[in-house]
Amino acid sequence: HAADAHRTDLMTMTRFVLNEQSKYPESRGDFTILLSHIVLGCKFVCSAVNKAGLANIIGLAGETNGEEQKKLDVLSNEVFIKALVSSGRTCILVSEEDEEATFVEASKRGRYCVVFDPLDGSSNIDCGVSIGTIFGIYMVNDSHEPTLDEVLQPGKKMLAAGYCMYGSSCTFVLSTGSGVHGFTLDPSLGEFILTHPDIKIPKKGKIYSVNEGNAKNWDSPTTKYVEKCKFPEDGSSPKSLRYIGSMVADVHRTLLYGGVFLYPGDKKSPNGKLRVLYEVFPMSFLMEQAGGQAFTGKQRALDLVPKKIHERSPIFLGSYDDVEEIKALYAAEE
Ligand code: AHM
Ligand code: MG
Repeated sequence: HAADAHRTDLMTMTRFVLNEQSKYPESRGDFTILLSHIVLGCKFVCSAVNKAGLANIIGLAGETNGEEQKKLDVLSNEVFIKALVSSGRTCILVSEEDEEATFVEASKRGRYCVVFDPLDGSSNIDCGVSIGTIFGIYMVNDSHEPTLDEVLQPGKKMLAAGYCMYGSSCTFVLSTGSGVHGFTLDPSLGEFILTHPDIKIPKKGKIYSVNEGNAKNWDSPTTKYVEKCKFPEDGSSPKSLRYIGSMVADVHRTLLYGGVFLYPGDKKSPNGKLRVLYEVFPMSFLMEQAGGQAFTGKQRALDLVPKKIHERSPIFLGSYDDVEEIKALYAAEE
């Protein structure tokens, strides 16, 4: 019976990625091993986030009584760094929590570079609103000593990108360059199960997502676009505004329901707020893989070449047609 098959033939993330990788005869399973270490980090963070409200009473994992509680973002970073180094598959790690990149010692070195924000949306931790982990993966040319240039690469060079959202359920969204696939953690199994195969973003959406408190300092294309969302001149209905202030949650909703997420540059912060390597690139990669677009106000986001690991960029991403409208407004300014 089909219904039985549904319940007994579980497509776990490991199984899914092994299937995908088997298309490449040269694949040695390294990517699957790397991913399983990222997943371990996410499961740890998920469990810690679920206990966050109780942290002062029961303590978080890894803490002994009496020791001062580590902040959840610091703790998450340590878990990811240790898991990634011990995977034996990484060589350079860039985390939003660390000023400097981590170069993995030669004996544990592998061919992947991982750029990540271990716990994004930190202003939402203490009130129990969804937060997430974002990551992107590059591969180095293993013929020489690794340098920072290996990660100062345009986003289109990423091999894979994804995020894990710690929300009403724990959701892992991944692309290895052939579509976008969503997995949900089954807490009773401790496994991520494929629940959202081949996610495609609606071609046009009814939602815009932006911190409108910055409107005073916006540039004119951003101002014009948001005005059009509220007072459309073509007879269509106004768009709805949704803004959580957690990039993972705002982008996840955008991916599933359509619309746009924007964090523009403004007079005070010409490059906006979001970081190129581990926020803008992974989300732009996923958007394009899902049929949407990602634009910086000047160019396709994935074409940007970062000069510094913590560089920021304005970003407009989401449904194809909606981003097209924003691009037209920028083009009209020139
Ligand atoms: P963080 O790294 O300090 O958590 O900041 C990143 C977050 C994103 O998740 C979110 O999209 C953005 O900051 C919201 O910023 P703002 O509060 O300025 O609207
Ligand atoms: Mg962040």
